[in-house]
Amino acid sequence: MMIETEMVPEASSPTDAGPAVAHFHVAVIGTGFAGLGMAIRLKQRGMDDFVVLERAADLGGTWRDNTYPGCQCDVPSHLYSFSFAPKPGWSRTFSRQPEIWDYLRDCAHRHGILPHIRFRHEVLEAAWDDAARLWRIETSGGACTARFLVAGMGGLSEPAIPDLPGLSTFAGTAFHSAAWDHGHDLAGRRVAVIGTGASAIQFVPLIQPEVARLHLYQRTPPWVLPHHDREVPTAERRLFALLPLGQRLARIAIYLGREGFLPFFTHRALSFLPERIARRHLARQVPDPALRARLTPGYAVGCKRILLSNDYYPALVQPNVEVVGEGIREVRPGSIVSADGTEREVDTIIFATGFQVVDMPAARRIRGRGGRTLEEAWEGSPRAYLGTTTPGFPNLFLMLGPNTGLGHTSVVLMIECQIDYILSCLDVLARRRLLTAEVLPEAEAAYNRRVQARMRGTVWTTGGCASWYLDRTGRNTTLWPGSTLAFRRLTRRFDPRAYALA
Ligand code: N01
Repeated sequence: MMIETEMVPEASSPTDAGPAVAHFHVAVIGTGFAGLGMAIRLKQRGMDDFVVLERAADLGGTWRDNTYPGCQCDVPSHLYSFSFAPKPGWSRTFSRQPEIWDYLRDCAHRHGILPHIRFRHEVLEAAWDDAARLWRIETSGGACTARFLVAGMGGLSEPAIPDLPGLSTFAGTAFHSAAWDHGHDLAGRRVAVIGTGASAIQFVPLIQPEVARLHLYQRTPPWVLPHHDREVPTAERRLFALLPLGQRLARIAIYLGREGFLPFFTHRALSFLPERIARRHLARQVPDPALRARLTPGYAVGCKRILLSNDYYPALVQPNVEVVGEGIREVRPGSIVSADGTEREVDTIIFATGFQVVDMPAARRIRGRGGRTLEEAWEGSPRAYLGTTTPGFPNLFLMLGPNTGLGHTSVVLMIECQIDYILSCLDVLARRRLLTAEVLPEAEAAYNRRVQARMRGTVWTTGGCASWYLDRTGRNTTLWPGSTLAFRRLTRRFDPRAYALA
């Protein structure tokens, strides 16, 4: 169905408040999977009155920014792609960053999204104007207004760098894995890698053969499972190109297989099974018992993100690698001193320390009714109705908002559910000739009570780890605790009874 562009009443014209600024029906922030997916679906429905605001000079979100060696998706490509834009020719079962980035650029090009994107337009502030009933958006490239705001910045866009004592005195080269310094030749360097999460385990095996020394500062060991990645033969790719139904069936099979992993997360008692596989993997690849003990996690599998790798442990047993289990006391101009007083000379520090997920800076830039920011409304504990709408923030849709992350399958599935929900909301408002939708506080509160009740007994809350899934109050505000099918059922259609419509 085509979305109608509503008429802005004279008295609340977006131009009343000052000099004329461009006005759009929908403004989308970000060009990762979320923002781009939203833009494509708007376009496919015949909607042209939208803008996509992108802070960088190119599109792609996290798949543009993360260019570290070995960057790869840990969800199979046929599922980690849009259902409405399948690609038959994926070269690997688990695609690498350049191919995913190319896919996103190709999608934008093929679906006519490029003319809608304003590059180098970083959103500095988006404020709800209650009188005009629209969003006033300030960007680094100018201002605009929009009736609806779709925030697709994602949780993995702001790198987190720990505030280590003495870091500012470091005289060598330091960078974050999400801003890899490709101009810095690592050959022969003494390198400190801080962090052992999803990013580190992908690049450590690739830089290990090049560097002179690699000190891997591990705060908490991850659980690592074998990786079943393979190159896709040309014949298989041709088959999928000729038989789209074949690719669709492959996607469904992967989908069902992945959903089958969910009980290992939601039922703590079952986590012994993946743990057995992980322990065997570790034992096979790390013969030294002391190193093995250092690499063995002390919490349940799945409590933190499960990592897949066949070459991480083999890299760690090489003679030029040391796994440092002690914390960092201090950084000096040419060294790092660990908690036990050992000083290691390094000339390069690579931070693989993740992202500001629960304290996302974007929450400080979005102001709802009465000028309150999302951060102020959330008070350190993000929450939203269906991970998408928040009381006090009319006509704002959060893509991959609170409790929409997944530990077991592709987040693109969640993104597509949210897109359907948003489109359905716009349809309802257009049909009823209304301008705003604001979720009722009681609907949001009841929904979040149900979500948190479902967290009980899951590996994320009982697994005995500290993870970035948890906010500072200890609630898991990051992950969706059910199947993607359950989320689809909830988001299939906009539910006006949960909203104040005007
Ligand atoms: O970050 P992380 P990442 N001192 O947060 C450690 C996605 N991703 O960039 O466990 C010392 O996982 C921290 O230690 P601890 C995916 O969703 C996906 O690796 O908190 N160490 C941990 O070891 C992933 O989950 C793919 O004790 C410190 C590490 O740094 C997300 O991105 C590939 C520290 C951070 O690990 C983030 O992954 C790559 C400190 N002060 C990434 N602070 C795919 O394949 C943090 N650490 C799809």
